[in-house]
This record gives sequence, structure tokens and C-alpha cells, in this order.
Amino acid sequence: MSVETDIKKVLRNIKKSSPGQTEFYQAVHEVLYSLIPLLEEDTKYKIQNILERITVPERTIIFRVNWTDDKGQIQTNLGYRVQFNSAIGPYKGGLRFHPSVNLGIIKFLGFEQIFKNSLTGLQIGGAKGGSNFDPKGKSDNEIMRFCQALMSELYKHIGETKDVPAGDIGVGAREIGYLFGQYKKLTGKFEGVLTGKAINWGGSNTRKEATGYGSVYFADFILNKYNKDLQGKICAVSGAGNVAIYTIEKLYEFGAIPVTCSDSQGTIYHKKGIDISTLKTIKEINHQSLEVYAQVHNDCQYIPLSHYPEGCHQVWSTPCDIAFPSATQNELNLEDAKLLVANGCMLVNEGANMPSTPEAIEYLVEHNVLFGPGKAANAGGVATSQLEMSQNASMSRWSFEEVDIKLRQIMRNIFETAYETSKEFGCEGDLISGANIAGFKKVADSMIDQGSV
Ligand code: NDP
Ligand code: 2IT
Repeated sequence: MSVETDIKKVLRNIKKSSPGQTEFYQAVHEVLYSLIPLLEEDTKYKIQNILERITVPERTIIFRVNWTDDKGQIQTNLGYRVQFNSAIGPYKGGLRFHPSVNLGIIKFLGFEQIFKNSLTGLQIGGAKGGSNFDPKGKSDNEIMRFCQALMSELYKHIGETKDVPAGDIGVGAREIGYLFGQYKKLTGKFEGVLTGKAINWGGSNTRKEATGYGSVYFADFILNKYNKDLQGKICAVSGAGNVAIYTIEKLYEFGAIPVTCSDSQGTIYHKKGIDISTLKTIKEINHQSLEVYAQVHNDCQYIPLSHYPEGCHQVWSTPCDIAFPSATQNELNLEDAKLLVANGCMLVNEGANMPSTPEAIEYLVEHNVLFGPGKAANAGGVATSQLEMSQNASMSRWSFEEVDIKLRQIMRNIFETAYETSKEFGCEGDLISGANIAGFKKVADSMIDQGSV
């Protein structure tokens, strides 16, 4: 049987056993097809049935989360933790709180996390979790009670050497605090069971900034390879959360001009450059809509969702040199890709997980747009989480600069690994294949070493 036939069989089986998990199929499809050169070169992966094994989570935990709202009503949500792969280290990956969360979304994120974590060169396995809980419009007390209720079940399955969750969409420092407090109360242990903690009680310097900063470092390494840099480049950034904010902040340090940001309700276009301090106040502190940004700055445009061009995301219709999709999955589609190409965009660097659709990627690559795939470009967050685990385990604390230097070095290694791997497998510069092959190889080889567990 040819490698392609094997892949088709695995995909067919997944669709049969896990119906309706569209985003998960999309992630698996992309990874498996990009592995063809490796699978053809070395038959051990086929002999050991690795494709089938690696696409099934080691454990999937789904549970009910009951919590009481401010009116005294009991509300019910679903909680998830998908412990996908522990071949190279304890399970590691974020928690997402968003109404769109379902098993397929958590599985796609967990699957991506396996290869991303492997690429960092650190000893961390892949996992993801979260809930369909919608934090929007909830009071601080409601968020706290929800986090406590979720942890009342989750604590049974995690631990500093077992599974270490962190943040993702809808989960930031506030939620990590409430989750940690409940874990500590239930277990009596003050341990590094979560990352993204506040600095006062075990958090790492630079973790908050790490995904955005890392994404910009990665973009810089790509550009440098082609004798270009970020200086003076107009950048379109989507999202207005953790990743977007620190992408924008770091872009200024490189002399670039980030002109957009967006949330689920609208987009800001600020030609002279996004004001980072206003953005942080609105989003990080006050959890408000971006509409407020336009009330503070009368020289910017606020385009509400209802006014976006048909079938497109407003951000990608903005003329730019570089695009940083940093909000959510499938937020950059074929029509968006066409607009970016028509406007002369030279690089798309994925801050979010799987933000570009397969058709968009194909079009961008065909039109010679450089491409930084999410599992490499946004790996700085989880890598710095591992640095937090490391500091917790050794009871030490590294300065902001120390962690930042390590982060930059890790991003450089990831870029070089992905680039060199693409070269080795005959597709020089194709960082999607390079990242997938390098990430996969380390995990698959470790699974083989450890036998049929
Ligand atoms: P945040 O919750 O901090 O911010 C998410 C931003 O994206 C918000 O502005 C939100 O809008 C917007 N958004 C979310 N969902 C949608 C949607 N369905 N449609 C439109 N806009 C949406 O999350 P993060 O910044 O942490 O995460 C952003 C992306 O980066 C995700 O794909 C995440 O998986 C990925 N990522 C995050 C890492 C981290 O360390 N945090 C690490 C690596 C990847 P609104 O404000 O209206 O909710
Ligand atoms: O997608 C991701 O890499 C994250 N949300 C961060 C995970 C982590 O464990 O820091």
C-alpha cells in the first residue's frame, strides 16, 4: 500500500470514529500529507502503525461543570481535557473558554500542540482543554465560581509532572489565578500545575508577552533568511487579546507599524499605528469592546462586523506588507488571501492556531507569499510555559531579560529546525512541511522507543 493510501485510510477511520469533528480533520489532514517524504523514506513509521496511534488521544476527559450565576441560578457547561500524547514529556497545553468549544476544536488544538511542543526542543507532551463557557458579560465572581467548579473535576487529572494546563482564548491571568487557588485548596499542594501564573506566586517573567514576542521573532528570522527585515513594514494584526497585544508591542521595537487589530465585534484601522497603551487598558484591564478604542482616538476607523466586505475579514483587506492572524482558527480564507496578494503582502505569520484555511495557504504559497505556520510561529508561548515549569521545579526566578533571551533563542532554533528539515526533505523554505516533519519525527521515534503503550 502506498503512503498516500495509508493516509487516506487513517483519515477515513477518524471520520468514522469521530463524526463531525471538522477542525480536527483539517489539522490531521495538513500534518499527515506533509509527512509523505519522511514516511516514504523510512518504513518504520508504517510498520509501527504510528499514523493511527498518533491521531488518537491517549485520554479524553469530558465532564459536567455546574456553577451558580449572580442571580443564584445553577448553570451547566461542558469541561474538556484531551491528553493527546505524552511520548516526550508531561501533557502540556492551554485551556480555552469560548462558546464555540466542542470536542473537535479541543482535539484539533491538542493534536497541533503535540508537534508544536516537540518543535520547541523541550520535554513537553501535547494536550488541550477548556469549556463552552462564555466569559463575555460575566461578572468577576461568576468567572471565579466557574473556574472553581471546573477545577473541582479537572484537579483529578493534572499535576506538575502529569499534565500542566495554561491559558488560551478566554483564559488569562485572572482565570489561571482562580483555577490555581482551587487546585491548591483541593490538593493541599502549591506546585507548578498551571503556567501563566502571576509573578507574585510562581509565574515566569515574559510568559504573558511570550506568544506575541515569539511570533515577531519568528517573522524576523524568516525575513532575514530572504535578506529582508521588519523595519518600516506595515503590519495587519487580527485579534485584540494576549497574542495580538504583544505582537503589536514587539513590532514597534523592530521599527514596524502595526495598523490594525480586531475583536469578535469589529476592526480598528489606525494608519499612524495602534496605540498599545489604549489597547491594553481596553482589553487587558477593562475587558471592553474595541469600539471604545475609536472613542479615545478620533483619527482611526472602527469597522463593525456587519460592515466587513462580503465573505472576508476586514483586517485582511487592509493594504499591508505582513499579516499576523492572531485571533482564532480559519479567520483567513481564500478571499482574504486573494486580497492580501493583490495588496502586495510578502509574509503571513500565524500567531493563532490554524488561522488560515487550507485554500488560503495554497493560494498564498502559489503566489510566493512567505508563510510562518502557527505551530512554529506561536510556539513561544508554550516554550516559555516550560521555562515557567523549570523555574518552579528548581524554585528559582529568572529576570525578564533572561527569559526573553531564552525565548528568542528557542524561536531561532525552531526556525532553523523547520528550515533545515524542509531542505533535507527536498522542499527548501516550505516551513509547513519542515515544522510538521521535525515535530512529528521526535514524537514518533520516542513512541517507538517506548513500545506499544
Ligand atoms: P484571547 O482570548 O486573549 O484573545 C482572542 C482575541 O481574538 C480576542 O480579541 C477575541 O475577540 C478574538 N476572537 C476570539 N474568537 C474569535 C472569533 N471566533 N471570531 C473573531 N474574533 C475572535 O486569546 P489569545 O490571544 O490567547 O489567543 C489567540 C489565538 O492564539 C488563539 O488561536 C490561540 O489558540 C492562539 N495561541 C495562544 C497562545 C497563548 O499563549 N495565549 C499560545 C499560542 C497560540 P473578543 O475580545 O471579542 O473576545
Ligand atoms: O496554543 C498554545 O500553545 C497555548 N495556548 C499555550 C499553551 C501553554 O501551555 O502555554
